[in-house]
Amino acid sequence: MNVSPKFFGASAPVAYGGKDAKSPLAFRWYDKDRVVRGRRLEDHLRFAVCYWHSFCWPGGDPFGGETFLRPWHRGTDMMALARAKADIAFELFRLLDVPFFTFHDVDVAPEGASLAESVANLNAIADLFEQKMASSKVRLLWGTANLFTHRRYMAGAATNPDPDIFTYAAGQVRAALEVTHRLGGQNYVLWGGREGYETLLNTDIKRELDQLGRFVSLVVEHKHKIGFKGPILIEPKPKEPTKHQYDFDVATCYGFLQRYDLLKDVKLNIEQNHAILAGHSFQHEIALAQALGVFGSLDINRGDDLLGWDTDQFAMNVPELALAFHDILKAGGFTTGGLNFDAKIRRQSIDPDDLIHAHVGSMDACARAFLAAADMLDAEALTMPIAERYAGWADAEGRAILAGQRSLADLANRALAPGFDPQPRSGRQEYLESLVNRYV
Ligand code: XLS
Ligand code: NI
Ligand code: NI
Repeated sequence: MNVSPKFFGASAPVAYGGKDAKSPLAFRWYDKDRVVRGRRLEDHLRFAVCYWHSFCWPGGDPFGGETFLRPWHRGTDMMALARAKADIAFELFRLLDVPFFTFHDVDVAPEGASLAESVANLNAIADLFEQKMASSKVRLLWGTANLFTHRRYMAGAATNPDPDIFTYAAGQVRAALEVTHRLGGQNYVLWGGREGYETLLNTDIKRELDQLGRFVSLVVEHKHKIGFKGPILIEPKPKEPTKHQYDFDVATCYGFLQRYDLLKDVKLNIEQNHAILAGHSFQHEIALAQALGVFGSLDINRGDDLLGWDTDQFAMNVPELALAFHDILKAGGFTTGGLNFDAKIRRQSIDPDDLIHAHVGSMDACARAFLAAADMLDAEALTMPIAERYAGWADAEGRAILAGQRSLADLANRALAPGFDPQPRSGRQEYLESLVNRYV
């Protein structure tokens, strides 16, 4: 199986050309070496191309099949196809000049007739990745195991009523975690694809949550055993594929991690589309994760406000991204996390170079938003008004209340004193919204 390296029309890596670049394929905002607040843009944004949407998805939808007709999807020698797919993947990484990629076990290597065979396939492709990574600059942001596509997982993996399925999933995760470790992965992700339920008529929620807690604890134990330093990341999503997913949103995941004593080792991978499916904004989920100390990484994409499913479109909305990045930058930026393009081109985007345009366009949207966020932060445009709004809590009385030095009676007595008449102040929302618009 030979896929021509000339699959893409472009052959030179996309370069930064400035805002007025003439070429349709140029970065207009993403100048990777530009230093912002002490770090290069490339090191701030930490872009990753994901394997599954870009190289595995054939363009189908519930009403029709494949539209992309990728050459590496045609043939019977599955390992040869996997190698051809890897060639194309690394060619795209080179053309985009991205620092990271991400994958599920089954994205990169075919499932065998047994778990042993699947693990051997995965390790053979990991050997190939090791070679390819040695001669390119791309690194692994995270790896994960697909515990949701195969029919064995139709009733869940960790939350399956059958402990043998739990065991099979454990086997898959051990292999994926070890391969992630071997390839220098910076995080390991667990997205609970089918960890949820369709009907309570056949579901014992308490038992399933205990199973999930046990499973994640096993992964954490193994991570320590093999010396994997990165965090385990759980990815919240409220629904799809199951009607109700246990990792509903950031708040729910936090409660889960606290209950099963996992807060020390597990952080969250937050996705825009999942946030809006949960009825939240992207910024809300990020801000809450930061407030709770569980922020890890981002799956960068965008959902459609009019559709109730995970459309996984490429993120292009600069104002929305700017507010998200503002909060990330305010807290010091990414550590092991980054921006993973969990995004797929539309079904009609059948030209090979559509893959390049999608990533370049979204990288530019992110860079433009990031620069706006840095400017807002430098000018304290949003941080100052917030600090002023809560200034009372920095005063002696405010601090004493929070430090537990005032009883309810103390406060009541103070409130009853003659002349005590606090006045409300404006929340200034429209002023602040207009302020943001000056930057984006
Ligand atoms: C699906 C999830 C998935 C995870 C990785 O909705 O976003 O793509 O990111 O399993
Ligand atoms: Ni995702
Ligand atoms: Ni998703």
